[in-house]
Amino acid sequence: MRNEITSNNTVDGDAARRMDFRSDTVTHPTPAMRRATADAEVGDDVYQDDPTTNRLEQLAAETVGKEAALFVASGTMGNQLALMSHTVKGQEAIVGADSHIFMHEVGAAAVLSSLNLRPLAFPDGVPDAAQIRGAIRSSDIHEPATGLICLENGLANGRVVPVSVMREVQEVGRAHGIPVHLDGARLFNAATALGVKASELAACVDSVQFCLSKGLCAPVGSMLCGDAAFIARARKYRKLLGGGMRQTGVLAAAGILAIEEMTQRLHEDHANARLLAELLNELPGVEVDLDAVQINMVFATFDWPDLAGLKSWLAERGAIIGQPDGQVVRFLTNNDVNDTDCRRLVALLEEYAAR
Ligand code: TLP
Repeated sequence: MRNEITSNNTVDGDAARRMDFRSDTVTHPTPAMRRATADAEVGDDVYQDDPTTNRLEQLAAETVGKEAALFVASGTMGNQLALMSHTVKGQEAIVGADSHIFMHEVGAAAVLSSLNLRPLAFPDGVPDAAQIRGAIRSSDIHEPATGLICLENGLANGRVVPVSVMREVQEVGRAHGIPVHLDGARLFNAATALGVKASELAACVDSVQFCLSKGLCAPVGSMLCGDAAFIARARKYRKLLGGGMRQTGVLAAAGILAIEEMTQRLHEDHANARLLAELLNELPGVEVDLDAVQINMVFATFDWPDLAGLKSWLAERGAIIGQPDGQVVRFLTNNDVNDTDCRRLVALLEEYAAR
């Protein structure tokens, strides 16, 4: 039976219903979130007077085992505030070559922090501590100083980084006095897949950003967590960016439920992603690397001649997918799609191929 508190799904097999596999950012707030938002006690958060936001920040900090936390508008804002707060102008930050910070944050590190990014290509995107150690700059007068190491977990390629690897990177950072920041947009997906608490992953880094508005269904927001001095700097930079918001309790109320309740059901999304991956793999001309399906993401390579028309053909039938990247399509499962939807999507793909 579906849980009325967390589920947005209507009746299984409702053929008219729209199903959106583009991302886990497309989820709608749950009925419980809408109620909590309506009832939220609010104040002015720039004065740190909003009781619900204060409660969310405390909950976030406790959940990941850090001293303090800051509610920010988005994952990108959380990551960029971390870069601004950890580094000084002209330093270099080590990042994964496929990481969100390097690939998808509009070059913000250069604009906001005057940072040089040093992208490292890791096998399967999983960081390699020796490679990171080798990329740390020397004190040579010609070189920028390495000011930060950035990790990501879960990875944007759908894999997770083992705790042991994160610890090795932490050791490298410590040995060189360089802080480590974690882009944990999908921190709880990673923790679920690894069978550890989010705090165990966060213990490997100095700061972590996690998103409330991806698989956790909150309408807005991310949490940046770290020690109190770091969060105080980030709070000031958030104001500088125009991110000091007022009655944020209406959003924070949903964020509290995101952490308390929605983190508990991510295994369902992971099981649906695996189901979808296995079904896709059975389609002629479609290939999914099942080993790479570790959270709620599936990357399928379509050796189909007319992939260009697929997206609009599916949309007309209520299935929304992202723009294919060459021959590769990314599918994400989330609280608003269920196992029946995964089967329906694959049936539609079969129909498209057979036209
Ligand atoms: N990812 C989005 C898009 O921006 C690509 C998605 O649909 O996956 N880190 C990681 C690993 C992310 O995947 C994302 C968002 C972010 C940071 C940024 O979060 P937002 O969109 O809240 O700024």
